[in-house]
Amino acid sequence: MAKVGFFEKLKSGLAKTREVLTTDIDVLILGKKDIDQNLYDELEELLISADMGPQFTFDLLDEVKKRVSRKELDDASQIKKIMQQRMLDILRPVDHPLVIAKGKPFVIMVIGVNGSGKTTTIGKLSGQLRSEGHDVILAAADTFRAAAIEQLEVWGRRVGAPVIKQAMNADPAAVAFDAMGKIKAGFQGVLIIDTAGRLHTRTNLMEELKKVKRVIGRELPGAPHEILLVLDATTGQNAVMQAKIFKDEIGATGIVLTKLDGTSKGGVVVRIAGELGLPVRYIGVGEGMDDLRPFDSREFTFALLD
Ligand SMILES: Nc1nc2c(ncn2[C@@H]2O[C@H](COP(=O)(O)OP(=O)(O)OP(=O)(O)O)[C@@H](O)[C@H]2O)c(=O)[nH]1
Ligand SMILES: [Mg+2]
Repeated sequence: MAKVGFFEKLKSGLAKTREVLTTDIDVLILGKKDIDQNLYDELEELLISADMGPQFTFDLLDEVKKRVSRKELDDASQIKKIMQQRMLDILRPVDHPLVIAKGKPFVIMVIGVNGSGKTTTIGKLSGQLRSEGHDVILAAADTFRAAAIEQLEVWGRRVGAPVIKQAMNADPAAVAFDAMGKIKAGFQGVLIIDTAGRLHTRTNLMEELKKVKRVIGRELPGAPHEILLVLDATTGQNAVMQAKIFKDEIGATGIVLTKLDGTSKGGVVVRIAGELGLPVRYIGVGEGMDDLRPFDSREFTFALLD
């Protein structure tokens, strides 16, 4: 796809958040000569409603006020430039795309609460990896939810990736063990392991995930090479809390933020970046195969604000 079309599509995927951060702020600022308390209050409300978080909001307003008092800023339209710069400063450090070399095994374990988009993300990611010439095997280590295995198999067939599975309710670590057997037998591609996401039995889930991770590491030292934490952006602040738990307990190494197309809370990326410092690997902006995008801080910032 042409670069311009690609960017336009990202913009439309982020439309709901863009509406708050670009359209609404433009309306707010348009024609305003004075930067007064009223403007600060309204700006604060908009930033909070896009889930940019209290820290970002406070820091931005603080900087704007300082610049106004130093008479460096007399035109409200400059506020957006400051905001862009601040967003970039926070997002640039977490902008580390996942790099997967060919010719050696790479194991990705995918974790996150139920419904966050793990299986769909795995489907889209394997499709992209296949089209880049990677061999991909999927492992159905979500043996808990009815239809989880079939859902992964549908994706597997669609993208041309075999699925390792056992019966429902089997031990997820046993599925991971089987899948690692493929690597022991010489598989040199990408192995992606889907896991369950139920939250109401959190302790069990965490223990189960730790066991899966342990088995992977025992079969191939250094693996999993990536523990991708999938977060649903529409849950806003909740996603930040989940991220902290999964980071501490399982040692997530990268984040995928899904469903950005369905929310005006896309500013949550900024919060997650600021509060967790984990690399944001991909963002999901729709259900189609190419709606999973490698995270690019500049592209993201300019798609939201320009
Ligand atoms: N609009 C939109 N929908 C998405 C995106 N990613 C996932 N979804 C949808 O979110 C729903 C849940 O996705 P799943 O992939 O099944 O989530 P999961 O984390 O595997 O859920 P469990 O297996 O129950 O733990 C599905 O209807 C997906 O199509 C996205 O980026 N945008
Ligand atoms: Mg799933």
